Amino acid sequence: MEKHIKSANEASEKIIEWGEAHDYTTCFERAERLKPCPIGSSGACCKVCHMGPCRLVGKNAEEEARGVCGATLPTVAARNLVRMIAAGTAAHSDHARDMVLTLLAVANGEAKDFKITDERKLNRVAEILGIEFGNGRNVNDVARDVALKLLEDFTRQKGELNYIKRAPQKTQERWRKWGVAPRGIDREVVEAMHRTNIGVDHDPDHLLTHGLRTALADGWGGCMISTDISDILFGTPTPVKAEASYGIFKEDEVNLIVHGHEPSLAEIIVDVVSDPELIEYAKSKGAKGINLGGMCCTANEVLMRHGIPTAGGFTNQELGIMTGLVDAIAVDVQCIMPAIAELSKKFHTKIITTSEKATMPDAIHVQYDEHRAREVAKEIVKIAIDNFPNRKKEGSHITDKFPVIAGFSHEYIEYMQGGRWRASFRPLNDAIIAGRIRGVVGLAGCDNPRVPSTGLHRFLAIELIKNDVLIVSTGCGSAACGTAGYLTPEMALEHAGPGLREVCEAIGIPPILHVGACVDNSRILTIATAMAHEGGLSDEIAGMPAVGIAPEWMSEKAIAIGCYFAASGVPVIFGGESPVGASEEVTRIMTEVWFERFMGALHFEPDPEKILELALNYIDKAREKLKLRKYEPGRFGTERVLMDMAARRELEKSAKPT
Ligand code: BF8
Repeated sequence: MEKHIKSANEASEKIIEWGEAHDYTTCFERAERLKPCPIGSSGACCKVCHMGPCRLVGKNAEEEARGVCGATLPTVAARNLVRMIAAGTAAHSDHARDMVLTLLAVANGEAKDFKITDERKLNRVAEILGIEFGNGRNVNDVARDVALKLLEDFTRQKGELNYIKRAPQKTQERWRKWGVAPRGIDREVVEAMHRTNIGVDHDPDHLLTHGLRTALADGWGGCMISTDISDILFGTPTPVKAEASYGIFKEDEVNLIVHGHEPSLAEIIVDVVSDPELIEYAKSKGAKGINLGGMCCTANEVLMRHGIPTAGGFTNQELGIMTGLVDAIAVDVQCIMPAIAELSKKFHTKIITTSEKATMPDAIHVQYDEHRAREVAKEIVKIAIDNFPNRKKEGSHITDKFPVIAGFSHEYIEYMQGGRWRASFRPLNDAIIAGRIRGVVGLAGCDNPRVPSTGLHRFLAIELIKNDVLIVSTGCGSAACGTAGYLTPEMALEHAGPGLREVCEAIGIPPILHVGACVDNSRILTIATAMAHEGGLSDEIAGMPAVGIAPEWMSEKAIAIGCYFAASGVPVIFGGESPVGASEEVTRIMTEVWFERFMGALHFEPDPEKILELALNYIDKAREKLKLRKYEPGRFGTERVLMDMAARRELEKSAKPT
């Protein structure tokens, strides 16, 4: 019988096998054992009141099935999707709220361990918000005004979010025309929960329209605010070299992992681990030093800014513990499996929760507070050090690791196309217009144990770049590519189509640009906006030869992201079965109706080959509509010549000066 692959990552697969041989349970085994409920997973289960749960199934369910209250299948499916959007938006935006409050505390001199690191970015944001800056104005005063202005985005009852005006004019007009320009983040989330409550909004299109408004509050609100404030406080990323996979753990050093999403505490931990006193303390416990690594999106945050290595994405968290090498994992919020606390008891790993919003049984809680961040960070590092002597021999010690180049912020991508004085998106637009680059794909979202985890990301990454599609990646999409060794410029030489390769070689970039954590999908929105302003392509986000793909999504946050891209004018394709697949009407609205109104869509397609086909099809159709030159594979560059060692030596000889 053919062996069932659980992860496409060879190192993960080895740890899973080791775990199975030692009777350790992981999400992979649980995913096999717990089949999804076919009714709930397709959006046909309604449990918003206690007359149910009602299952809207059976022949002609779309037309005939009714809940006890009379709700139809399209109503129920639409409500389910809107609730997912609301939850995803709440998560990103609550993260954003904490970032704003930290900025405010810094501006007020109450968070002494943080400072304004990127004044240029602060000024840029101040300019967007219409806040006075420069001319000798105190930086903290500017920061305070920025924080207070952004706080309004959470509580505003009428009007529009501040950042709506950052979008291309035409995009804004579409939003206003269809009534989806968000007012305040909290209002949209609360209203989404209200409308989906028993007996309120029953028209699926009307419900889904509010879903889009909520999602836009996530993209152009929560996510964008998080990205901007993180850049202001901790620095706007520029390319850094790092490493990825389990081989980042060191046998002879204290291994501390930061895991979750919010970067504030992790930033201070990055600083604290090089404190000579703590290094001495680690040595006194028999370790050679302190090794900091990351997981999930907190990893992406500190990788983008400091080159801190990543152990990988969502499905790597239990496997990381099973290496037996992790002395402590400090978690903040989101995507933290409760399973890690129980699993850690079987190893020596300490799980440390740090957010007042997120605790778990069997973990140590060290309350993070931005007013005493360094003190908290030191306490966490000490817990890891104290635990080093408890390390046992047991574990699946894996040494695989891959180099990674990350740090492609909007600002850097602009800079790399012309330097400080001529920074622009012209070269990228020109490369797309000429057909050197066929289009752009945002490859994002989670990795998922229900498929050979990271495998769909890997397949699509290779196939897309082969087809001259430039990839911008975020979140666990980046982790999947990083732990496969795909985030290097060499990838262009080995796998990219000749046109894309030429562009990558000219600029010296990988064909897959790691633009950050999941909240940094907002960078893709601002990049698309800059491309629209640059001219020569579409004059709005809609109509660009660009597609979003989340092939292994699992989180509600991914749904919110997919929907804000769709409403911004980007066709989006998610892998797996549709969470609203039971309703043809809801599926039609998300694809056809949304495309008519916004030129974006949300598809669900489990077959990776079909995802690829659909994405290329959207890109080619957009090119055609923009009257760009038809993409012809191999038109640019020279075909790749694979050289053997002898040929390489010859080339080196001829390149040497005589
Ligand atoms: O926010 S990609 S598994 S870690 S939800 Fe979570 Fe999904 Fe990873 Fe980052 Ni995004």
